[in-house]
Amino acid sequence: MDARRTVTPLAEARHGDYAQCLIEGLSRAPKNIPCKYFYDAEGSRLFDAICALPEYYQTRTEMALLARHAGEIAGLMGREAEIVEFGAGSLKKVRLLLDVVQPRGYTPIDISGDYLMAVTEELAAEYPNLALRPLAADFTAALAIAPLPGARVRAGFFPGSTIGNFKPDAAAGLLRRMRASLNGGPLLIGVDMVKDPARLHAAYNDAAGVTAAFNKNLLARANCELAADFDLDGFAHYAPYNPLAHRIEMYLISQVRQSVTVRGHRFDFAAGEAVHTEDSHKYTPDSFADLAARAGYRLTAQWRDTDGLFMLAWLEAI
Ligand code: AVI
Repeated sequence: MDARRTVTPLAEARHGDYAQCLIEGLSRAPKNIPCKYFYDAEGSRLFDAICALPEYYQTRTEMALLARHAGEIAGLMGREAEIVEFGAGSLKKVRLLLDVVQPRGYTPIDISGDYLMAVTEELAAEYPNLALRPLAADFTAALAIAPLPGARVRAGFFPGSTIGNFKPDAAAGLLRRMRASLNGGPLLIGVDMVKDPARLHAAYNDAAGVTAAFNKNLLARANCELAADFDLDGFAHYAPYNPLAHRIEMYLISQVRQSVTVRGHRFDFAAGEAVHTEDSHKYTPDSFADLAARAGYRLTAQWRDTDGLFMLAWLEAI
């Protein structure tokens, strides 16, 4: 099948408004840069490298869970399902399900239209009988997805523990919108668990410095795209675990007193001043079930590795 015909091209809005968001975020106290801007081409490359790090257990643990429990997941999804993946990226994880679930169709959603089209074409060659409907869109928005003829259920797939990058209220709102896009269908979602803070700290402060480079890429891309003049050595990566809020908090810390210009706007930084760049919330099975309930979902099945690092949760509409 020619995947190209079915891609819905949308403007890459997420990248286009970086200038405005950066200027707004640096004008606030405390300063912040929204984490969605991590993922330009270099940021996506660095994130792939993070996923392969020995300290970053999340990706390999989730993939092992998907491989191990694909049969049970297939049983829950049933026959003639349409899988809708939110933030589909490389389409690596869904491959662990496709052979076993044998869905009627697959709708990967990703903001990066060109990349989505390329990876969907590869998948189409491997699965010639699968109805593929790639959708270039911001998966955090409310999406009206046309019905797939013959599909019995629309099941969502949201791996990667990306839900953790949303504050709880925003996460509940996102799950609610997903539930609506799925017409009340179930959702299979990856969730990173509360665990030993030392383990979490290591995962976001890797020895090779890849996460630090990923964090600083926010400044590097501002220099390239927006003619900003950040001195990358003038900022340091800082990512502590906040055990009361159950989240990693990521910052860039100004090493000296300095001024930076972005599109003619001047920003002053005190020595030691923090720019907040990301939160990554961690859950227990109970706290995640509570979050899901706020979105009208019940956690009806879950699979965890033996060390309890990561959870695949199966949510059904209440
Ligand atoms: C995409 N997201 C789930 C990652 C996380 O673990 O919160 C992003 C990340 N930030 C630093 N390392 C990885």
